Amino acid sequence: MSDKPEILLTANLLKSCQDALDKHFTVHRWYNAPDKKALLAEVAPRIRGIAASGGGFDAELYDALPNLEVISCFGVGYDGVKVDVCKSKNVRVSNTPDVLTDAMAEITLGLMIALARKIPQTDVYMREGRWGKEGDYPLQAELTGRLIGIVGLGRIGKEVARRAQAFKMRVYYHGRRPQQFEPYPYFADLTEMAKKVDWLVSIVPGGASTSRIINAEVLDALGPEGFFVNVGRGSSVDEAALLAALKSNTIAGAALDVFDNEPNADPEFFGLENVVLSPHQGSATEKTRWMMGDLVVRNLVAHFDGEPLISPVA
Ligand code: A2R
Repeated sequence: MSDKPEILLTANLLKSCQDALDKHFTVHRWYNAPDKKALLAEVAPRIRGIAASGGGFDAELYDALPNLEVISCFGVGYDGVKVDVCKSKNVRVSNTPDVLTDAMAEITLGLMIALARKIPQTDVYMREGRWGKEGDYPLQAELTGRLIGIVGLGRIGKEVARRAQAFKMRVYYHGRRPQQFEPYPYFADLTEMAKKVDWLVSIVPGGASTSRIINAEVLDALGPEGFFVNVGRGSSVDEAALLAALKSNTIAGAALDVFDNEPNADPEFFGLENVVLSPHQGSATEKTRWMMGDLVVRNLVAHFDGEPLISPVA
């Protein structure tokens, strides 16, 4: 019998991560177990750790694992895990911050340029042979000299701010409190900031405190020249209000990497010309995903070596 700690793998994490988990632990693959009940009946008392996706977690596991010590989440967002329940059961939780910050900032600026210049739409325009037949594509917006309002000036938000300035944009931000050492003007009121900016970019975590904070009032304040970008969580947006604003051109357009219902995003978005859509690709680069997987493993190894978690959230 191996003396490696036994863990559950509750999501189909990438191969490099699974290989490393196998090296350090006895891994029970819950995510693809043909009979989950039978697996639990066999291994539950021996499970001391979980490697999970931060976005979703099987509720039945909270009470099913009497000797669970730690949940290591893949992703900076961990809104799929009930941290308060974990705390009450003395279960530690970790996530994978920082290692994905650059990739997230890159896709944010990429989506902004794609939306301003309608890059996906112009690509289709060419592929459909319309350039020769119908002439030049209509003129579009640009980022230079425009104002960006960042909702959530955290690790990712700060990197977006730096890159936005490289594009000669001016930065404002909104959060629950001003950050003393950040140079950008702070808005306590999100609607007031939306009124002022040309680009509203949301990079907040999911959860109750950010639920639907981007609502009809905020979108209305952003106005017909304003663009909205969401790379944080779909739950922070009132999608019905966003769809209404896009259809009525109350805002100029939106670039979205996250949705309420993933992976089955509302198909109402698909028919709109003034959107750029991305299937939750924020951190989806080879390098970044490798680093996220590595951090998932290192958090578990640290815990079972009796050391503090590297990136704890609880
Ligand atoms: O509110 P503050 O000052 O704690 O700022 C945080 C902000 N934030 C909020 N802003 C407005 N209303 C809220 N209810 C609210 N709750 C949090 O979001 C902070 O500036 C930012 C989150 O930053 P970090 O914790 O450093 O996270 P990071 O690494 O930037 O990732 C953000 C999110 C992830 O949670 C995933 O959902 C997504 O990006 O990938």
